[in-house]
Formats: sequence, C-alpha cells, structure tokens
Amino acid sequence: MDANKPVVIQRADYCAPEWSIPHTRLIFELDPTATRVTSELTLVHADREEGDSFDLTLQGIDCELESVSLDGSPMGKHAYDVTATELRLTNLPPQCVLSIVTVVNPDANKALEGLYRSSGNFCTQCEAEGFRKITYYLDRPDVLSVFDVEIIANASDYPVLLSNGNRVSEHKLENGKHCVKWHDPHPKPSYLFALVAGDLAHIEDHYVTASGRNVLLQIYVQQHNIDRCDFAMQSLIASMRWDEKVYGLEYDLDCFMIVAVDDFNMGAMENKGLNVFNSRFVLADPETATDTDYLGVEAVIAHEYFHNWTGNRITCRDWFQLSLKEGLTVFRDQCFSSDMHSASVKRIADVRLLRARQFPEDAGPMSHPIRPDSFIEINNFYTLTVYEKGAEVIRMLHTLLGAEQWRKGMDEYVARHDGSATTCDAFIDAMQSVTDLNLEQFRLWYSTAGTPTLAVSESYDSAKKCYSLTVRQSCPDTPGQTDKAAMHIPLVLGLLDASGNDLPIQGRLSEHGTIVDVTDREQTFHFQDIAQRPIASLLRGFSAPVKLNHDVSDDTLSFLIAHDSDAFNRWDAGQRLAQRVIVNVMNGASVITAAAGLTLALDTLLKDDQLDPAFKAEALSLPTIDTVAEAIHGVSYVALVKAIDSVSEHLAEQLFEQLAALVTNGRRTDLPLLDSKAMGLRSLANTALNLLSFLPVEQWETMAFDQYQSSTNMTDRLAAFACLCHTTGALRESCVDDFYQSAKSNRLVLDKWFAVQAMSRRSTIIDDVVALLAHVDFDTTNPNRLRSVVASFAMNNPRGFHDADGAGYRLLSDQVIALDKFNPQVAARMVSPLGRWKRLDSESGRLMKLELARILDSGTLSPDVYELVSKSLR
Ligand code: 0A1
Ligand code: ZN
Repeated sequence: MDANKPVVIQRADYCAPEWSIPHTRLIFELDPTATRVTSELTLVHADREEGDSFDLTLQGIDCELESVSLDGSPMGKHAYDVTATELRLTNLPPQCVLSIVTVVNPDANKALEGLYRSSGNFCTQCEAEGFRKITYYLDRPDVLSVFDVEIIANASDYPVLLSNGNRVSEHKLENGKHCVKWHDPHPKPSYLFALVAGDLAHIEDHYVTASGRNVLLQIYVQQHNIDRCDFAMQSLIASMRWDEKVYGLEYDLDCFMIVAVDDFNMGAMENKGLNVFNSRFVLADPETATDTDYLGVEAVIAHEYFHNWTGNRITCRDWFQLSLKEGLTVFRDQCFSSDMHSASVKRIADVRLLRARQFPEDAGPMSHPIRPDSFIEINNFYTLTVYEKGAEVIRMLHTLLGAEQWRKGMDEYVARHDGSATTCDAFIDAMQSVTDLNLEQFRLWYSTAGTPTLAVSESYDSAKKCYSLTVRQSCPDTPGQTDKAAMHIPLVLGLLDASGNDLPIQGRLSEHGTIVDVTDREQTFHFQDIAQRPIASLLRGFSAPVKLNHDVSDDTLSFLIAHDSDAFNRWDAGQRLAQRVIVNVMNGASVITAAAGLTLALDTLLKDDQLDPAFKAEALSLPTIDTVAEAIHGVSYVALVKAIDSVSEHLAEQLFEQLAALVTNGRRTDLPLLDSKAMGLRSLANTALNLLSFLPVEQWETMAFDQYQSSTNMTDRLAAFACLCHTTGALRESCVDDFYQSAKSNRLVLDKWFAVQAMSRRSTIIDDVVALLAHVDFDTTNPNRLRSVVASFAMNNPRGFHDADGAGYRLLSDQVIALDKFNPQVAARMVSPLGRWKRLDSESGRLMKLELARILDSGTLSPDVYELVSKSLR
C-alpha cells in the first residue's frame, strides 16, 4: 500500500453485506511452501427476488489465485478481475456455488497472520482480517457461515490435523498422506476459522455440562511441553463451571481444544472450539512459571473460553464494535479471577494497568473512544482502550444495574442476539429493557475519548448536620473531539466517622458503597443527618475510569490508609500519598520530611497481622514511573526517576528491619505452591526485596543471592535474579550465566532471562540492550523474544528508555523500521512509547519526535505503522 494514500474506514459508512454465504467448504492440501486451498462457497444474494445478475467482490491478499469456477464450470480469466487485495466477479446468478483455488506459502509468512508455520507446525490466525490471506472471501464479521473443512497432509510429519467444530472422519490416502474432516454446525464469521496441523502431543479430560453434554477437552502442545499443561486444563474446567454458575452459559460442541504455539502475535485467540494460544499462556510448572504467569494462564484461558458466548455465538457486526466482545469478555475474565482469588488484589492490579497504560493512551495521539469512529488498520485498535476501558464501561453498567438486573440484562442480550452479529448499541438496548434507569446518557461512554476528571470539593454544615459534595466533571480535548457532553458517572462512596466506621447514608447501594449518579457538569449532593464532619472515601472500588481530584490533607490520606473499609481505596490512598511525596521530592522537598507520613503509614500496615500479605505487597509498591509521569505536563523523566529512587531508598532505609525479615523468613514453604497465602507472602517478600535493592548493594546483595540459590520456585528465583541484574560485578555475572544455563532449553524461561536484563536500572542499559539484541538466542521473528527485549526496555524500563541523549528512542525506532518489513502488527505495537513526545520536557520531546519522523521517512511503511506514526506526529 502507498503510505501516502491510506484508506480510512469510517464507522458511519457501514452497509449490510449484499451476499450471504450459508455454507463454506474448505480443502487444505498442506505444504510448507505451497499449500493449496480449495474453497467452495454457497452464495445467496439478499435481493435474489429482484434481479438475475449481481456483482461480487471478495477480499484476498498474498494468495496466488489458481482457478475460479461457477456452479462447477471453470471461469475464464476474462470473467473476473484480480487486484492486490480483491477478486471481483460480475454477472453472478443470485444463488450459486463459487469454487476458488488459491496457493499460499506458509513458510514465507513472518507476519503470523493467515496460515503460517510455528516450530514446524501449521497454524492460522484470522482475526481480524487474516482469513483473506488464505483464500478470497467476504472477510467481515457479519457474514456467518457453516464451515466444513478437509485437511490433507503427510501423516508422519503432521499426524494431528485440527479445525473448528466436531471431528467427522479420518482416513488414509496414497503417498503417506491422510485426511481429516471437521464440521462446525455453528455459523461463524471467517475470523473465527482455525486450522492446526503438526506433530503434537496432547492431554485430555472431560467436562459434563449442566444439561448433560459430555465434552472432550484437549490441550495440544509440542511433545517436550506435555508435562506443563495440567494447570491450563484445571483453569479451563474452572472457567466452564464458572460460566454455567454465574451466567447459565454452557459449552455447545462435543470437544474443546486448545493449542499452544511459540510464534504468536498476541496472547491467544478464541477460534470456535479450537483456541490457539501463545504458549506463554498455556505452559506452566513450578520450575518455569512465576505466580504471575500462573495467574496469566488462568485469566487468558478463561478469557478465550468466555468468548464462546461473548464473541462467537454473539459476534460483532463490524470491527468498530470490537469492544462489544472484548470489553465484555475482559470484564467477565476479571470477575472470574476475582472469584478465584482475592477480589481486592485483582481490582488493584487491573486499575494499575489502566492507569499506567490506558490513561496515557487516552491522553495521547491515538486517543479513541472504546467504539472508534474510523481507522486505517483495524489491528491497531486492539488497544487497552477497547479492552480495558471497555471492561470498565461494562463494570459501570454492572454497578448501576446491580448484580440481579445485570444478569437479567445478559440473559436478554443472549436471547435477542444469539447466532448473530450485532452492535454495542444493541447491547445497551438489551440492558435498557431490564431496568428503569435511563441509559441514554450512559451511551456517551461508547463515543467519547479521553479520561474524564472529577473535581470534588466538600463542605459540612454542623448546625444542619448536612454534608455536601460538589462534583465537577470535565473531559480533555482529544483528536477530533472537543467540548464534550457530560457523562453518566457512577461515583461510589462511603462517609467515615472519626473512628473509621461507615456512616449510614441514603441512596442506592452497590457492593462497595453508596452510588451517586454524576450526570451534570457540576452538581452538588447533600447528605443529611451526618452528626459529625465525615471523611469521604470516594470512587470506591474505582467505580469509574476517571481521574479524581479531591484535595485532601496528607493526614486524611493516612487516615484512609489505616481505616477505609474499602480495600481498594485503602490502597489508593497510599498511592496518592506516595505520588505526592515523589512529586514533592522532585520539586526540591527533602525526602525525610516529605516521606515521613508515608513511612509511618507503611510501617503500620506492615505490622498489621490481620492484613492479607498480597494486599500489603500492593500497598508497598510505589506507583510506577509512567503512572506518576502521566500526571505531570512537560515531565522530565530524569528528574522523576531521581525522585522515585530517592523515595524508594529512603523507605528501604526506614523500614529495613521489617523488609529484611520478610525476605529472609517471610515465606511459607509448608503450603502448596499455589495456595493464596503462600503466593501472597511471596509477593510481599519479593516486593520487600525490590525496595531493598534501592539501597547500596552491600546491604542486600547477599540476601538476594541466597534467595536466588535456595529458591524452589520461579517466582522467588526470578525476583532475586531481577534485583541482582541491577548491579555490576562478579555476583551478577555468575547469576546471568547460571540462569542462562538453566534457561536455554526452555523458550519461556529464556524470555525471562532477556526481559529482566532489559529492565535493569544499570547506567549501561543501552549497551546492555544492544548486546541482548546481538545475542545468539535473540530472534526478531519470534514476537515473545522480541517483546522480551524491545518491549521490556521501551515500555517497562522508563529510566533506560528516556536516556537523556535519546539513545533509547533511537534504539526503538531502529527496531520498528526493521520489524515493519515482515511483521507490521508487532512493529506497530512497539510504536506507542514514541507517541508521548508532547508530554515530555522539550528536549526529550524533540528527540522523540525526530525518531518518529525518521520512521516516517524510512521508506514504504505498512498501513499499521504508518497510521500510528503519522497520527503520533500530528
Ligand atoms: N481476540 C483475541 C485477541 C487477538 C486479536 C488479534 C489477533 O491477531 C491479530 C490475535 C488475537 C482475544 O481477545 O483474546
Ligand atoms: Zn478477547
């Protein structure tokens, strides 16, 4: 595509498809460099009563067209027109069968979209528009078809041949080949198609659904990973049970298969009945996976499984509606994880991610509503906004409706739309039909970009015993949107008396407190019969994805840290206090005075035996550099990093005894590895170790090294290794070698080896990263390996990335330029750290902008990278 003439797709231009494809038959003759795909489409025109000949345009890219036949007769080349992206046919009868033969080259496919090979096995990735790289098709989500698939391949190289739905038959062919047939009875769009073929091992289990269907569950992996799948299987079974219990939603095929592949652009893919996963979200055992990895496996397995209803049975009408399935499914997987573990710790983790990554996205050049209005490349819109803010919007609906109405609304949504492709508006319509609340204003969340701010002021009239809160909402301008209308924001709150008890207040109750409906630009809410001036706990449970401006004293924050009955707000008060301390130190305050209150609050928290250790770990973790940076215009990362280092060092000094005790004997080895208490204690001990690592090295190095050597699980081992990676000297070098020796036979562990080094605080970090990029085990064509170095550095190592002379920016842009030549999707995902130049101090901003310009001038760019870079430069 010509980078200067991008095609912009507009949501408003949506037209229903003229043709439907009630049936699709596919035959794959697999070959690494020349796979023949025969596609037989049964086509029906919507106006079949009104005419006898119609045009048809199918999408197809990078597939060599061998032949086309209509109702069994070969069509001459003059009868159709092939362009780089389309196959155009004219004069078709209103009902016909079109057979198309294409040849594709899986081995040449390094974009990992369409049909490709990973570790010698064939697999596909079709969302969003990858099916067109396999054959010509109406490659859009609102064309639903019943698929029959035949896979033919050499039986010794590819004994396992999988596709969607139920297995129909398998038979031997000549020349050592075999053929397996699959039938998927559920009509689906092309993006949910999948094929996998290879020499794979599997584990299996069974699940009997509530209505008695016996489902065969299989997880396919490369032979050497067969002992690392059990946790994924347990997670799948737990997800199936949860969806039945919480939503009454059952599985609908005779088998459910998961395949782990090493080369995958994203996390995983919900193809009907045949989920394909990045191996990092399937494989887990104590020697190779951290606690965070285990939680990731469980959450992603659940996410993809839940898509079976929210995504597959009910899919999106067009790609602008992506949040219809993604926001809803993320919300569902978040609820699942909070039911499986600590709800407050899960909520804290989700909000951390939102603040550190989605808020900057919403304030940057790519800011878009959860339902975007236009795009150049849809792959660029699989964003934190569509997924995570989308989930927050669903969570607000859940809060507003309450659990009971929410479930009714979901039942209604399923009843109305099962088996079809629909819209975000239709989802809200279903919810509206079960509630008396008016959801009209709430719909603005779907069309408004940017993070709203709630500015709150309070007053108390002791004579009238009336407490008043004045709330002003505003939303910053974002590209193409100014003067935004006020939104409906559920502000959940509690009022505390001087001993920290919740005062009774009138109003609708939610799980976390009383719901106040903020709907105007400015509104005052009065609370009567409040006997004493209360302390307000606002936005409990983070009831809306907004920034809260509530100017309270440090003492009030300390009070909330100690007393708030809402665990999330207890944590958040600590984060607000820490953020204040960091900013004050950055602006010249002495750390001793600035951090006194925070130190005391943390000291008290750590000594509280009643508190969940996992929660303590969250409280002890300072806000990330990017989260603090987000609040400062013209931020100097160099100054900010200095302030954070000095606050961290001070806290480590002050809390040394407690922190060291946590590291040396704060764990429980008598409990099962995944026991939540054991996990919480590990998290706390390792957070403590990380804080200690800000002290001079002689004060903690031995502790870390002992932990590295004696640990029996990857969580503790990696945490110690990560700390040692910040240092220089012999101990570090020996650990780097030792870890490498034990990691080199396992890709996922080797990724960690790369990642922790790319995230180190060493002053030589740029050279370190350059060396990692030159390492024999570095491989740019493997997205996980690439991310373990490049994304770890550019997204998780702000102190290295924002190197004062711009070397970090240059390093990233070099990678983007090189990667864009063969994997545009992943290249584009690396661009976002460069989009923040307007928020930086002028010199850093200038250097960053230069790199964006350099990418733009580097030659022909993919639409993916072109869209992000050109929008970032505006
Ligand atoms: N639908 C998947 C995410 C996904 C999206 C695009 C992909 O390739 C471009 C792959 C996966 C999910 O939400 O899990
Ligand atoms: Zn998803």
